Amino acid sequence: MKNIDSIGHVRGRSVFTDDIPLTQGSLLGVVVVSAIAHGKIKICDFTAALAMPGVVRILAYKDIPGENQIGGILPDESLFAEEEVHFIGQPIALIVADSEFNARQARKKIRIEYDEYEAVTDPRIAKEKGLLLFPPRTFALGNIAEAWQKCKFIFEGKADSGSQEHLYLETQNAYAIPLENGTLKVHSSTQGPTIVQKTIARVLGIPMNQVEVDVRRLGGAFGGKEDQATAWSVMVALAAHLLQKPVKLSLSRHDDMLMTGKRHPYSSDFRIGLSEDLKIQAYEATYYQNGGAAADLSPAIMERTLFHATNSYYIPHVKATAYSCKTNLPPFTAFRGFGAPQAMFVMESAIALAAENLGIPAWKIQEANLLQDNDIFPYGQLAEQAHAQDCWAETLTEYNIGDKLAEVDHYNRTSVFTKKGLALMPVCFGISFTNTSMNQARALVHIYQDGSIGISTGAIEMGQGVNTKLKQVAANIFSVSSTRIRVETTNTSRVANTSPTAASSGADLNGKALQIACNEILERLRESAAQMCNTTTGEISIEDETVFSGKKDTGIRWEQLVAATHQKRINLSQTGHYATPVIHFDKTTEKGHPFAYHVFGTAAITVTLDCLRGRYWVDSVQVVHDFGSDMNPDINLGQLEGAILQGIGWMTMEEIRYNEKGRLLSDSLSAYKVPDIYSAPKVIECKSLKTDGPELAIMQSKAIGEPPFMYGIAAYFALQKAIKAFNTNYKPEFYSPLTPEKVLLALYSKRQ
Ligand code: LUZ
Ligand code: MOS
Repeated sequence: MKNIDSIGHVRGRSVFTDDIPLTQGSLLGVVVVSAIAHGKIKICDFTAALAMPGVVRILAYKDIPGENQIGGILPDESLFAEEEVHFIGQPIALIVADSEFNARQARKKIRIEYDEYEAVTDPRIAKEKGLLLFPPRTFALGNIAEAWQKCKFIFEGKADSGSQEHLYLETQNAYAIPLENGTLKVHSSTQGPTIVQKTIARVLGIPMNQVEVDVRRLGGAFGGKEDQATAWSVMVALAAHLLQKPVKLSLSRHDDMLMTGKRHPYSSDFRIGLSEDLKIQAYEATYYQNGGAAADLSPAIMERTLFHATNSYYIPHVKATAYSCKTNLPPFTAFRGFGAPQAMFVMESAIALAAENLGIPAWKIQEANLLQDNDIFPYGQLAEQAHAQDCWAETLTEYNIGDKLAEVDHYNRTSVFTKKGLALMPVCFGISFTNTSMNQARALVHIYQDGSIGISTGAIEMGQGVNTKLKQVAANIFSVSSTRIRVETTNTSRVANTSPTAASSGADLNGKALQIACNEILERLRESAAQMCNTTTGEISIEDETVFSGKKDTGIRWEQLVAATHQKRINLSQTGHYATPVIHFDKTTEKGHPFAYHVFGTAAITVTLDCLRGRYWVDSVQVVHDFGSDMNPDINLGQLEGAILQGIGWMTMEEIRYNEKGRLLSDSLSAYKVPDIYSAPKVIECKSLKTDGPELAIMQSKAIGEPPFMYGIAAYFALQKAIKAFNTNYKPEFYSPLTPEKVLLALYSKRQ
């Protein structure tokens, strides 16, 4: 099935939160933020701003009727700063005016004076100063201390990976409308409507049932709206509640880039030990996660880093420790991959360093250590249906990687000023929220008396195609045309207590809940049809909108069956509840079975480097990916390609820079470069590994959102190889993104 939004998107008819027509008398908000990274507010004077045309009110922490607290996991983040400020871009107040223009003009008249304190931006310095957001954690397997004794080769190094701006096309925005009796309806561009609802209730001091959050779709999110859509929604809800007027807030691109958190930068130390036959015997990693000024989702992200420390490899002796370091930067947050890409970059860096020192290609080490069935992960789960080796082997044969490597060598021997590099990247990504209790979802299905169907779930459509997949699920169970089905908005009054649409599991969790609801109604329809045909329910099936008894067409059509069932006063509505079975995790031992299943794959990336200018091109990305039984090849391929591009961007060109005073330097699209069509790989080829797919995946079609992101890591190591081909003195260093500037420096380092 085609993505049901494709035509609406292309024609500009799809409705986003910002497109909702404003009710008469609606007010607009603009956020006032801290101009310094750390300090105390001495003077906060709104007088001049309040006198500006159109200004209705300026709200600050003193106006909050409930708690000034929006922390999702830990209660350490205020909606509006009180005495102290902890990062540039931290909200202090909301100006509410009759137009956004007037609110912006008033913002220029706000006078705030600070006592400035020292700002910390480096996670290692924060760690030395004892500035941690929460206690560190360690995952361990085997006996690492003894294992080093048995290693023939031991190498150690440091690997840093940079931040990344989500750059969703639709910036953060929300619109709150006061209804009767103190209740509110909030339209929010959020991945987590329940988080928004709950936080509004907390800040306003009202029960959750007074707040209805409604979401049609998002113009992208990538994790940036899992927790960080909340503040803006709470601000408009607060203003609407206090003023009893609808209030809207839509961040400009510049405000959005400045105020919101991004992917966590990590600085890490690693040590890797190998035996003679290239088996990795021991691996130790220490991650310094730059958490920013508040915890946000960092505890969960740090946890996913630990879960993915060894990527797609079996290593018998492992010790991985992570620190979440408190710095004076906007709280870093969820971003596609959620800490796993950072861990995998360290693992691949360790392999690359070992390969460099042993004078062998890295792929030999990668290949020698791929996971097999029943290998144990450091967190205690056993690998099942581990297709790491299958994907690897198929990549080599399908794309003739042996020949390609020889071609690259030949090219590098004959070409003087351009060089090529090829790197392989196996990926193993665990599917499920690492927090077990979040792995639940609900659905609500109505069949209307004319045979049309409305479905609601907790899933948020953010461009990833989850609504299309939900439609497929329902159409499949009822065996009706998908044109009969409408996917409703995601609404907290219709489907409550939703988990955010995240962790690549939106389609799995909500699709399974939907299946349960649909199957219950189907059962009633079959019973009803059995009565109509004087037979037993077991004989009845519905195929292509027609009732069959045994193999015989009864002539009863879907609409007739639905109408007749309604006449008999049988319920045609149903909720469904799904909670992933099997999974569990014990944080005291750091062992368990946290993931429903794993997604596997291998990518080969080939690059060409212009050694005079430091510019480069990605010639090809060739992937063998384990989709399970792919329920929607178009959508899944789109997710795979988009994720790879985003991963390559993170590794090579997207550079977030803060100065030592915590000011974002890359604060606009002229200073921050994401891959566009010109820098996209010339070729992306993807072959699907032929497997059945696990029962815990929706229609046995594996989760697709995040896993392919990490294929992009190969671009970094392919570039390193091309650099090395030009500058034989180059000693590989691991500090992504490998921008053209850094490439140029590396090409000529130690050459003079
Ligand atoms: N969000 C979350 C996620 O809350 N928990 C997770 O485990 C997760 N994993 C990936 C992306 N978002
Ligand atoms: Mo996410 S990184 O919100 O799945």
